[in-house]
Amino acid sequence: MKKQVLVTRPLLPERQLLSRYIERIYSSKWLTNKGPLHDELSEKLKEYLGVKNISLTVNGHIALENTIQGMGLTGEVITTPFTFISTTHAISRNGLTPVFCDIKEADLTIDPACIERLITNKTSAIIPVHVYGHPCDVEAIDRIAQKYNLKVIYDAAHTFGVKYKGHALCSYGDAAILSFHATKIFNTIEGGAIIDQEDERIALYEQLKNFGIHDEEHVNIIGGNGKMNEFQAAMGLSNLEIIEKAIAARAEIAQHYRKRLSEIKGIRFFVPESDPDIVYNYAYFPIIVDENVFAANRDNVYEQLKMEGIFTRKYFYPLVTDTDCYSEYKQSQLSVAKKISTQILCLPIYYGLGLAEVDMICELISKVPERRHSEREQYSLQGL
Ligand code: T4K
Repeated sequence: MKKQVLVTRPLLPERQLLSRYIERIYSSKWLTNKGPLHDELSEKLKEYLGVKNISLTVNGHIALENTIQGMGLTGEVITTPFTFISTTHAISRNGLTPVFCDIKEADLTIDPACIERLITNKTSAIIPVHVYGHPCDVEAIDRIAQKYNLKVIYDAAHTFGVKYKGHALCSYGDAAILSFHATKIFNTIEGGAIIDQEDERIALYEQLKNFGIHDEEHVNIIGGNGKMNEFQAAMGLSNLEIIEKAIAARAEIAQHYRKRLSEIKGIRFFVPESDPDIVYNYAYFPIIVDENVFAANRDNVYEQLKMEGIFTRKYFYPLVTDTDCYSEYKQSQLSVAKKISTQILCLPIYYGLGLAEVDMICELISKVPERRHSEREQYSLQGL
């Protein structure tokens, strides 16, 4: 059987490294509810990310739901349809109405030029996504938010380790959330965090993740259960020790993709050779397949690679507005997002992927038009 290459593999620490932390769980007999490893991870992440406050959660989705609740948003929220469904669900599950804004061709983040015309007297916030770790136009979004007195919560699920103009990308906006899911660059198996500069709001998120309990005798807000447990924190503490090595390895893989893919006409990728404003984390390697130039479409590339055991992913297709849940928003004016969702493909990238595998993937991609052509010829010879 051919070796399979998946779009991602989780970062796993050496067993001995993880067991050092597991031993501590056995001796403390403290499994969850803000235990010592949870607190240690909070401190170490604040230092690593260079942020003032952090509130750890059981996953990134609950981090976003709780941030929206804690921020007290009302009415309508302007957001992007080019994202994982979690972003929109977090808005809807708070009883708010998502209003979908188109994205920019250049980096696939929300287009500030389209935001203003979507603002109504019901709008309370903008929830953009730093998709694949590409920084949104934070300055333009901030100007709009100031002008109309709106909150900005960034879905920064993909941005662990990304820096923009010298600061962690997740430190921009009124608040931001991170995901530490197994498929993310830094994982705590499942996990997430809220970053917010305001101490009072952080205290509120801490309460919201623990049923709204204030102290042993008082419950004054309606919260849920969003606590990160000690085994998750153990994985996080271990992975934090190797994250720099993992990002460096990803950078090398991304450079190799860049080199090989730049030889193929009709395939566009995003990470530039260098950008003085951005330190990337290489969390994803998305490409755009331009059918008019490449002579094959995204789905052809996806299928041909799959036949060879290479499992790419169409993140983010379908667009949120093309899912059954949000079909009432199908008619939103989203021409760029609609086009991109049919052209996007995320190639495998993870710590441990070999450069020879990258070569093989690029070689297979370059051959897709040729293989499609001969398939077509065969069909026509058979009169099909
Ligand atoms: N906002 C944004 C913008 C997000 O992208 C996400 C999550 C969130 C919010 C919410 O954060 P969390 O609540 O998840 O913390 C995956 C992830 O489940 C999801 O976390 C992620 N975004 C989304 C983009 O991707 P699937 O359904 O594609 O995952 P799955 O199970 O198909 O796995 C993808 C690949 O990874 C497979 O080829 C196999 C491999 N894999 C996966 C797991 C779970 C492994 O090798 N080992 C594993 O343990 O959603």
